[in-house]
Amino acid sequence: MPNAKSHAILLIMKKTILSGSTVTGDLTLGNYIGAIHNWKQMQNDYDCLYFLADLHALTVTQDPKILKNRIYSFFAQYLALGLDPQQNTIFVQSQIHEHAELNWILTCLTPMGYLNRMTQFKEKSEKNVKNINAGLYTYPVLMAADILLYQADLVPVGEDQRQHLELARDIVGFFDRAHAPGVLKMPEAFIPKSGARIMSLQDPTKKMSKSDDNEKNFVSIIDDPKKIEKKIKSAATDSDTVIKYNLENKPGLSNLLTIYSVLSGKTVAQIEADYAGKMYGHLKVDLAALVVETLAPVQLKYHDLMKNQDHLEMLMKQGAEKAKVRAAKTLKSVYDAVGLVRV
Ligand code: ATP
Ligand code: LTN
Repeated sequence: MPNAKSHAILLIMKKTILSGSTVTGDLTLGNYIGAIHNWKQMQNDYDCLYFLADLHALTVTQDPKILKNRIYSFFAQYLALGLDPQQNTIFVQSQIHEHAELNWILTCLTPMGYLNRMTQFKEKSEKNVKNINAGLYTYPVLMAADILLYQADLVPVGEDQRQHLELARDIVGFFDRAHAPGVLKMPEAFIPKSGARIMSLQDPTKKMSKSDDNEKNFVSIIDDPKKIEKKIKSAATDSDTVIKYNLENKPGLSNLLTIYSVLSGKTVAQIEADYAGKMYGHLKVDLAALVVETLAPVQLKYHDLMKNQDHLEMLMKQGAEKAKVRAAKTLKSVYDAVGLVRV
């Protein structure tokens, strides 16, 4: 067992990882495969901070009661998926006010031209024509603040977040030139080779998204087995019969093969060989069983955690205390570099 001192030294030597997910809907297979599966694998080797991006969720209209329940539910989903609150710092973004404060400083350094290029803003504002608010537009700056506040070395995300990560890196450059170099660490994106973009089940040209209005498009990690089977069996595939990965001509089937590969640990080539001469239906039945089997222990743990809100709150508080120490330290250096007076 390491003592407190050796534990602190180990932490200093380990690289810092930070990532988060927006508190909308329930986590999906896309979030699990593209992000949380990797977060879990990094817990032993890195100093990891994982947070619930609840402030980011406010870029779309939220019902206060639903949002509140969802924050508990998301926290439980993180833990149920295997993130360890003792080993990592797991916290809720809005409980650390430094995020909003650093966000403002960085917003004042970010040219609008850079935000105009963000494809996620374009996609989300097309989907959300009735509520194109300024938060949706400046969202990537808040994301940069999340990362830079903790001096993260690596940020494990899915492919859709690559552009936001690039912006966070640009913002470090803006800060260095405007104020002082070395105050904010330059982060790197860490994007998995396989599964970085899991596609929607009904429209495999779009990414699977937990806030999709059509729930047939995603499998949520807390969907019951019947729902999971139904959604996977009705996933859109082409009319061919050969089980062969081909992103261009068979995007739906290729998506199912990617999910199968990540969850089973088999290569796509192995799966293709196993299903030579079989029909798409066989693959779908087996994939549904694999997803149900993978998620069964997660769901058991999730429902158990949700029975005890006090326990969840206690863990949130512990996470916030750990995160706060680090966030306050960076914000102080930033305020000093900017020339703000602290009394
Ligand atoms: P929303 O629908 O609210 O935009 P989302 O499902 O896109 O949500 P986020 O909270 O934006 O999920 O993302 C959490 C993490 O999951 C990020 O690292 C993101 O890159 C990853 N991720 C999201 N969707 C997918 C996907 N379809 N495939 C792989 N990774 C994904
Ligand atoms: N924008 C991210 C969620 C997010 C995030 C972050 C991820 C908010 N802040 C900081 C990594 C690091 C998304 O996946 N939509």
